[in-house]
Amino acid sequence: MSSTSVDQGAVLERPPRGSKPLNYLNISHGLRSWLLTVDHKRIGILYLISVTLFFFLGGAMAVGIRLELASPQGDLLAAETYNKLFTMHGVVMVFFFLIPSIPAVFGNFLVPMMIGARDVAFPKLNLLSWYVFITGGTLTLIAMVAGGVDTGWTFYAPYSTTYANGWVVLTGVGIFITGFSSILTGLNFIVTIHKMRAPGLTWFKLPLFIWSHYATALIMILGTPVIAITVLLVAVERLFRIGIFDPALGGDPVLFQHLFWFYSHPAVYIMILPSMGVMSELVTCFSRKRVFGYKFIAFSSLAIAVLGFLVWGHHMFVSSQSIYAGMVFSVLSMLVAIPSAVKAFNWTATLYKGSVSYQAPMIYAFGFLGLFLIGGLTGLFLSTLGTDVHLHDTYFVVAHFHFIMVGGAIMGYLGAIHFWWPKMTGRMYSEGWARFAALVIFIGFYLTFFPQFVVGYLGMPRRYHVYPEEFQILNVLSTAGASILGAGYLIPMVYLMVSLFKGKKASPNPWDAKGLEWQTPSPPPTENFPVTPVVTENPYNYPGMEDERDREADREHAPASA
Ligand code: HEM
Ligand SMILES: [Cu+2]
Repeated sequence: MSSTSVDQGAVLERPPRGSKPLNYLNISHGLRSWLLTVDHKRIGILYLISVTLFFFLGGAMAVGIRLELASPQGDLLAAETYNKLFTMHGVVMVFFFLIPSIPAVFGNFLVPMMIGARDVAFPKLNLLSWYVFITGGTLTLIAMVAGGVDTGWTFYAPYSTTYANGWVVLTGVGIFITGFSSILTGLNFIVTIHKMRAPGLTWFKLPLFIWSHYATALIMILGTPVIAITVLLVAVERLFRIGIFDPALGGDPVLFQHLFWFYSHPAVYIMILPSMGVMSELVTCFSRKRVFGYKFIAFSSLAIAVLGFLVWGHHMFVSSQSIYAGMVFSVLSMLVAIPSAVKAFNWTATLYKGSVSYQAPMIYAFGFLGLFLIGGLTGLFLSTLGTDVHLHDTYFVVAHFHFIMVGGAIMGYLGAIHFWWPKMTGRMYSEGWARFAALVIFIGFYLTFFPQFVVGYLGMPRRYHVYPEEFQILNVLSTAGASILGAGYLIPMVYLMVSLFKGKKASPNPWDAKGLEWQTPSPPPTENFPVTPVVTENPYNYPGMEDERDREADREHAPASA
């Protein structure tokens, strides 16, 4: 592994200046060396830049939505513009930010490093995935600039296939293409995790981040083709008037919902599982204690991946699907809460008697715990068949999924940025500002989304820009919160950028963490490890804090599994 030739992009390679050691950032310079790189770490950075742009684009649209909803009359934007805004907000955030975010940025950067490999299994395919992503993203952006779409990110037929004006097909083509980037990345992770682990790194010595990415990759490979087929069918019906979904043409609109949610429910786990992997790393590192229930957390990721494919019908309780199907989907949906709760309990148990420190990444981790809990529990309200009849298509649903996707997934993403930033850039950021930002984001988040549970419960439907006056106060609270949240997201942009130029140099292991990625310089050399590491220890072997159970666990899977 270590004898592989250097980064192909190293066209403008420079000799080391003075005693400065070479790393993946300074080994070559110039745009070309980045655009042709096959180094998984540089590809991770390319994704970081791209998804950040999409995040702020989607964020700008959210500002538009919240401004409109500050007053009940619907006076700021035309109805049609409003519809386009929330559609494109959803499309950008789901397909171009949340789905790629942690896997594409941190999965790419960390999966090889955490398993002691030099790169992913197929480095060129990895670079291709980024180009595929950018191509799909660009097409969707063109669709937006050209006039946008107003179908909602769910593209329900027959509205999307027959009645909607706007760029449905082009947006769909963008999503279709981007899907391949997901599939290829998932494939790369699975092969890498199977084939490229360092000597001694058995499955149960893998960091939990790897388990969560393995589970995510399974969903990416098995689920994404279904959404690809779905958008293709929408395009076929829209362009050629072949009846697939539109009853007027002999199609079945409920079929669309089945296909869409068969992917899109598992896709919500593509968004949250990687964040859960980050959580496991953060909680154990900042408690200085072995993670509680390692195997439970590992297998709960797989359980979520499998169960996630069996619950799509909970989005269709009121779609005319049979009542018996509804009952089965209701029960199955509640089952998904079990592996999620297993994780939440195990993280909490890890804190117990730990030597907990409140550094910035850990504050984000606490944020995740608090918000994910509420998001997950309100999922149970919604999966209760009878309750959902009332709550479906109200702001309660909007609040539910934002608690998980923004409160959970984005908190985890920010936790990851703060934890691995020193490794990626070789610089430390301002700890004080980072803690402050975490607090602002948490408060802003709560104020934005908690009132939405209330207003939804009171009956305010989603996707309307005019609403009865009695809902205004809750909407104003939400808009005020969104301003705080927006400001909160901008703060890290500033101090992280500043850290690149002014930040203290990071040591190889600033958090005293245990993973292999911390045993190589920050930033790492192109080949990651000068010598392929040999793994002998269990993961998260923090000294001094073991209790009796930990020692038992040591005895249990130390020599036998090696
Ligand atoms: C504890 C597990 C969960 C359960 C039981 C659950 C249940 C539900 C149910 C029943 C709905 C449909 C509500 C309706 O439309 O009437 C729903 C909507 C939704 N959930 Fe969850 N959920 C869970 C976790 C998650 C996670 C982890 C995510 C994302 C990372 C998520 C994202 C969403 C989204 C995006 C929607 C709405 C989609 C739309 O209509 O636009 N949920 N959830
Ligand atoms: Cu779902």
